[in-house]
Amino acid sequence: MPQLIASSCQTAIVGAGVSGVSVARFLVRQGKAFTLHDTRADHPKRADIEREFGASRVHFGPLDALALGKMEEVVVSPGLALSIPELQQARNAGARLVGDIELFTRYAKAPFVAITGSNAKSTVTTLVGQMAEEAGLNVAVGGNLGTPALDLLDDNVELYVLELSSFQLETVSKLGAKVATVLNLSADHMDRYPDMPAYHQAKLRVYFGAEQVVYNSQSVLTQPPMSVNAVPLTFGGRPEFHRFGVAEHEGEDWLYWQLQPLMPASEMKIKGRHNIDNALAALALGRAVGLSTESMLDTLRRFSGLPHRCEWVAEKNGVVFYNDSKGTNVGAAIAAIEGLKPAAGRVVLIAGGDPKGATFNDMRKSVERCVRSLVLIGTAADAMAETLGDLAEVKRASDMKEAVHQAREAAEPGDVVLLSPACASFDMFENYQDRGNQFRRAVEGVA
Ligand code: UMA
Ligand code: ADP
Repeated sequence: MPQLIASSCQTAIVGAGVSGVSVARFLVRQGKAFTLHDTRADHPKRADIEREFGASRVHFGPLDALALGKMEEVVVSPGLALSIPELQQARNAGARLVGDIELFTRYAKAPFVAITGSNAKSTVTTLVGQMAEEAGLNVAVGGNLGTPALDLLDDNVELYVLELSSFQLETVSKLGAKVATVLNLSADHMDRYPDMPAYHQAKLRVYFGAEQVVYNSQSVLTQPPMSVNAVPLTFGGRPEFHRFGVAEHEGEDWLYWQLQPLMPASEMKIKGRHNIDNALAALALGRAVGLSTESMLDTLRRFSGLPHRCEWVAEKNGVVFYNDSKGTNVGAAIAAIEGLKPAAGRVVLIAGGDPKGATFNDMRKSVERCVRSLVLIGTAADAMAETLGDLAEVKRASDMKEAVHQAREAAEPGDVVLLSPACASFDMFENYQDRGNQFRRAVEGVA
């Protein structure tokens, strides 16, 4: 049965997950009336949610489009596509569809940095947050990264740093960041978007209303639309005017600001070419909010990266094992393979899982150049074997322990064993952390 909604109420929240609950708590603090809806009748936290917000304003089960249409505003959780019929009907009836980020922008008093991209969002968001904190600012970091944006609101905060997904950006109108960036763009979430242009358009919304923009000089798709009139800085590629770049200096790669060498990339703890780009992006964002270069470089030297992102796990018999379980799409796996390829040996790649509508053709060049063997797991194993099987030896495994065993058998001294699945984890694991932890345990068990 569709739910009935009290007519006095003007706001409905749809989705009672992490962000929906944060919106409900925010509206409670504001003293505003709302109803909270979730399509899952068997929501695992149903009893807790009913207790916290009162059973009469919480509704589990099919959505009532007619009643949602009578609302002034419907706050939609990022996991729900705006194209679902109930939300479309509500919009057609006059309800404004927004998300938690739109509410955040209305109430945040301090400036905020807005970071999106297909990959590297969490790494760059965390790094910029650490740079700001170590420069002495009272900074709050969150968004898609974990802590929902509304939970960060605090009048004492001097700078917010937000990781934003394409899902979150779909519901913002004029974001208005102090500085905004699209770090990179490659296919992801193709089970949600009809095509790449639709995904690309969602990402570009990060630039709406921005005072300054930072984009990737090596990717035209990261450039802001012509309608955005903001001061640009770029990162990546050869040193240039208004760019944080990279070039050889004194026999090795150095990070540059314009034509000025700043420090050797080898002084950073995070490794791989893709992490040089991530460092350059963070420097550009930090510069845009007024952080000193010296202080940012100090942070860069200390920053050891996040778990499950090209994380060094162990070296056994001359083979180095890396956990890149957060490599959940093709672009991420390519960056990890190319970034960690050893100078002498080759890569043994553990990949596969829930493909999220992806195809694997784009991996062909990197597999051919760098990979000795593919150890395939999960739903995508057949498709990967079909697309990549002529380029490297293919092995199959039914769980992570077997995958690590197979990888170890295939690897030769000097090789790298890399878990970078190019897929989501949910077909075999609880989440990417569980997948990475199982990999780590299996590697630790290797004699
Ligand atoms: N729900 C419905 N109907 C549906 C789908 C979902 O009612 O058709 C309900 C579910 O029953 C559940 C709730 O909605 O109760 C889940 O909401 P959600 O999927 O929007 O997720 P949240 O728990 O609110 O978490 C979201 C982000 N999740 C997604 O975008 C899918 C979290 O990002 C984010 O950390 C959190 O807000 C705080 O901002 C996670 C993520 O996987 C990490 N993001 C994707 C990614 O990084 O690739 C985009
Ligand atoms: P996100 O939050 O966008 O998923 P993360 O910082 O968690 O980004 O990194 C996820 C994965 O993206 C990493 O494990 C790595 O495989 C890949 N990656 C990291 N940096 C880059 C980059 N600059 N370009 C492409 N892929 C990258």
